[in-house]
Amino acid sequence: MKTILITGATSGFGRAAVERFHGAGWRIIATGRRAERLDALADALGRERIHTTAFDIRDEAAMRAALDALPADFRDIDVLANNAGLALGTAPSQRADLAQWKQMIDTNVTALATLTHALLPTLIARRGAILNISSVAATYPYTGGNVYGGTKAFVSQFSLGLRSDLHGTGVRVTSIEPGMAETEFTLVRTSGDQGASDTLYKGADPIRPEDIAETMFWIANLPPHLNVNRIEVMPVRQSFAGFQVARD
Ligand code: NDP
Ligand code: 8X3
Repeated sequence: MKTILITGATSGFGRAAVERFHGAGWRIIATGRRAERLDALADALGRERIHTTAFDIRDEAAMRAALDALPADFRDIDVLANNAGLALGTAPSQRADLAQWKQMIDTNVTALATLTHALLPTLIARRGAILNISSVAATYPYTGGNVYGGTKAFVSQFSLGLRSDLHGTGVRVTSIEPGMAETEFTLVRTSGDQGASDTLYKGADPIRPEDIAETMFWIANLPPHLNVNRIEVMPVRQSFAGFQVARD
């Protein structure tokens, strides 16, 4: 039986991934800050093959304590799904909130790198896999995307760097780069503006959490000689726009 640790399991892609992998017989470690949601998830899954642990991923001591407290049968982690993350704000850089920038960097970059570093020995021993949830924002800039896009560019490039470093270990690394997906992402980004979230996704037929969970499941179950380096997934109704020009 394989074990996957999924961060950001209280919502969106992470929760859907928990359900997908658990449904296929995997052992799950599910993390996030909202303990009541993790409890509800474990209840819904019958408390079989699931260990939940609530902590703020930016709190390194709490993260290490959670790893140290893993029950014996959850310690042999085969797959690390670095999914926890967020965007905060849509303002251009010159009007952005610095505290929001720091929170995105601490969560999307520093915490992701810290957890990965902590689990590399286990993943190497298990010839395991790392699934990093990046974003199309890593590649395509848009106004108001500034630091969020920067953090996801880090995730994509870090994934490629890891892959290079882990050459010969059998550990696989993938950067998964979704486009517009309807989760709590926009609610979080807009500090709880449900109207803004509904308006963004209305009529766009966006990616669903289950779509990315399925992508994660497919990659994690490929034959061990294959590595998907990066994969970009968009809704059909989303594509690219052109450059902008500021004229006199
Ligand atoms: P959600 O807001 O639905 O889920 C985000 C998850 O991250 C939650 O479970 C949340 O848990 C967790 N999280 C956020 N901050 C912390 C923290 N400090 N400590 C622990 N957990 C944290 O959004 P998505 O499912 O959409 O987002 C998942 C990932 O996908 C993110 O990395 C996001 O950037 C990325 N992404 C999203 C896209 C989209 O359009 N939705 C597209 C491309 C990428 P809790 O609040 O309980 O702590
Ligand atoms: C989320 C996708 O386009 O809102 O990473 O930045 S986008």
